[in-house]
Amino acid sequence: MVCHEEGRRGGGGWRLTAPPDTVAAVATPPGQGGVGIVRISGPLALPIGERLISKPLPPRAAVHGRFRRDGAPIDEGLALFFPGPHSFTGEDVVELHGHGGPVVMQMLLDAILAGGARLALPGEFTERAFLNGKLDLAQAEAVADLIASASVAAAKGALRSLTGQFSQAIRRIDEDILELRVFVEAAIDFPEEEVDFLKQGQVRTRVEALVEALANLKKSSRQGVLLNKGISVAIIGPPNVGKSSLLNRLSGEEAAIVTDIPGTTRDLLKVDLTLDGLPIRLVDTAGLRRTQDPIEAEGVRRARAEAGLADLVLAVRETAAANRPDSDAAAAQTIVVENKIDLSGAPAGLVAGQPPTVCISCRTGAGIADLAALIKKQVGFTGDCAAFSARHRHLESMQGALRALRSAVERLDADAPGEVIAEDLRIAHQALGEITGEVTADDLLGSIFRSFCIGK
Ligand SMILES: Nc1nc2c(ncn2[C@@H]2O[C@H](COP(=O)(O)OP(=O)(O)OP(=O)(O)O)[C@@H](O)[C@H]2O)c(=O)[nH]1
Ligand SMILES: [Mg+2]
Repeated sequence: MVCHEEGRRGGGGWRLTAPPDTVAAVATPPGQGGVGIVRISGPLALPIGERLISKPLPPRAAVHGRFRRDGAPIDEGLALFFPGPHSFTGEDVVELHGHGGPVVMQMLLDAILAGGARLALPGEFTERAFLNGKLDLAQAEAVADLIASASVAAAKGALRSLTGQFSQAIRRIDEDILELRVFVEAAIDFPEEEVDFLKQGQVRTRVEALVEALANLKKSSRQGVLLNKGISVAIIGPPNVGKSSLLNRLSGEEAAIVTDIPGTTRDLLKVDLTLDGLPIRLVDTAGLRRTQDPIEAEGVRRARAEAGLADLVLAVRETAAANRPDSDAAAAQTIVVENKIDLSGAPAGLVAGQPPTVCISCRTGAGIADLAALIKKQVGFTGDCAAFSARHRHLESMQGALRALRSAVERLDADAPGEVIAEDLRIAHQALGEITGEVTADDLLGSIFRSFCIGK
């Protein structure tokens, strides 16, 4: 292990890292394609690339040639050399563009590994980019989010985070916190006038402004989390009330079998859909009832388990049913759905009360739009276009910082000593630093980057 200074924003600091070795991986998805790309990063990237194509590789130019291993041709294609530090990883990077077949790609990769590189770990290219100060942690995560985005809104949010807008918003708040910390710590040095000093500096007003800014940022980040991760919605209720019909209605396809025989559905049936950009995993379940049939009983058990795991439960019943909340739906959030209003004649749409209730008809489609709107409202999805791609981790850090800032306000009100206020500000600063990676534990880095695919 050697110790070298990282040229990272936010003050750098010393970080223990292994000397950089050279890593390689296939960067394009597995399977057949017109073009497949193998990426090499590290000090051996250039010599390995030049040996494979038997030509010098000038910086940032596409060189055409034949890739050979020990003289035997493997493929024909392009090689590109991006010298560090102006490359994705910040190291020397060579890309070999060959024909996108799995065997060809593997042969090319084997030749590179034989040349002294090792197979990259999942996310290792992006991790190196982070360690070399090319991206901060939130931006690195946005790379994965952009690749994985399932909707245009999610992709736009990921791009906003990737280009650093989210990190900048965090940093602006963080810089203000630091400034206040310096001020408060200076006040500690004058114990006689400390309280006056803190009052005079309008510390309280400034901390409150930070609380507001951070709370707003957290709100738009929450939209990003919803856009990224989506929600799981379980459809629960007695047999034959129209649960499978509702799944088919909302997904717009005949995914589930619908019959007038109670107990039609037994397995869990999952369908992914998006509701105005909100990704939803909708789960149809077996009708809840006592049964002697062991298969159906297992279906009922799974239905209950699913209700416990879902972010939102749609508790379906027929309008004719007695008006009692469904005791089977024990999840965090429930919407009661009264189906078959074409038979009962009840008006479609929202009914005031708790839990919120919507009257619909899966047969005619009446009330379905109201239900969709209520689902979005219940999970707090606004379709806010200014959202950033964000993760639960970010929300938790923001929450931690908010808690500390609010505590600072309370302590200022109670004329608490400067030391404890400075400590609150320190905690808030630390929490925000975790988002951009200026303060991070190595195991956090590991868990973030290992969740990427190989080649990223
Ligand atoms: N009139 C009317 N019939 C409906 C409506 N929704 C569903 N049905 C009928 O109700 C019956 C049961 O529908 P399903 O969707 O299979 O009900 P389910 O809750 O999934 O039933 P299980 O899987 O057995 O628990 C079928 O005959 C549907 O055509 C509706 O809005 N109006
Ligand atoms: Mg069903």
